[in-house]
Amino acid sequence: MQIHFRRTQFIRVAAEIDQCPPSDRPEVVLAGKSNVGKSSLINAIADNKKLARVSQTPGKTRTVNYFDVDNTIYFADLPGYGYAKAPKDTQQKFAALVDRYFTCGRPIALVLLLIDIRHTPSSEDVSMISYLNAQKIPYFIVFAKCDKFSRAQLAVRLSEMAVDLDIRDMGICFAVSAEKKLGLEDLRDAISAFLFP
Ligand SMILES: Nc1nc2c(ncn2[C@@H]2O[C@H](COP(=O)(O)OP(=O)(O)O)[C@@H](O)[C@H]2O)c(=O)[nH]1
Ligand SMILES: [Mg+2]
Repeated sequence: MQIHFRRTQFIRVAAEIDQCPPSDRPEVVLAGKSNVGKSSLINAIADNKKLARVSQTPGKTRTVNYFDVDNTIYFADLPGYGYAKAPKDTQQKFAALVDRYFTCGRPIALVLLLIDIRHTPSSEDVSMISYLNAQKIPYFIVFAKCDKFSRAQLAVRLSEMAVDLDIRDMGICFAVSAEKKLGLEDLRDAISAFLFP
């Protein structure tokens, strides 16, 4: 089944787990560092710039933001990790919310783990991958901001990333640019095919 991603609407902000919507359908979770482009990717996938707020100042999202996609799945936009300038107690609060989110039994069907193609993956990225592997939570690695590289550079960069992150199956890797709308159709198709084969 093909999900109609253009039929995406913002539904709610959850500052605590009990504010999440009823767990009545598969959830696709966007995770990754603060400022990596999670909100921009939701907007790009849905082809609607006004859906998720793109922040000029990093580290702003302290909540799980929920989007209804085609009355079929949810997108859950998680708080970004690793924003060093946030006060310690705020950082701990983000981390606690993310931990609770992953362990509270929500129907997490797929995680889109965003990693900035330009940067060396952070220790948080590496821990997130180990965590997902250990918990057997399916995930795609989505390399963001690929407009920053030429096509030839991108191929080299992707193979370096695969080594750095010890990824054996390149089939779970996607290279996208929300800004230049690159790689979006592949990602949409892969999400649909994974959830509704
Ligand atoms: N060059 C480039 N910049 C992007 C892209 N996606 C997001 N950004 C920029 O990265 C910053 C953070 O984006 P945002 O979506 O708010 O990241 P979030 O914190 O992960 O939700 C904003 O300034 C965006 O304009 C992209 O594909 N290419
Ligand atoms: Mg955001």
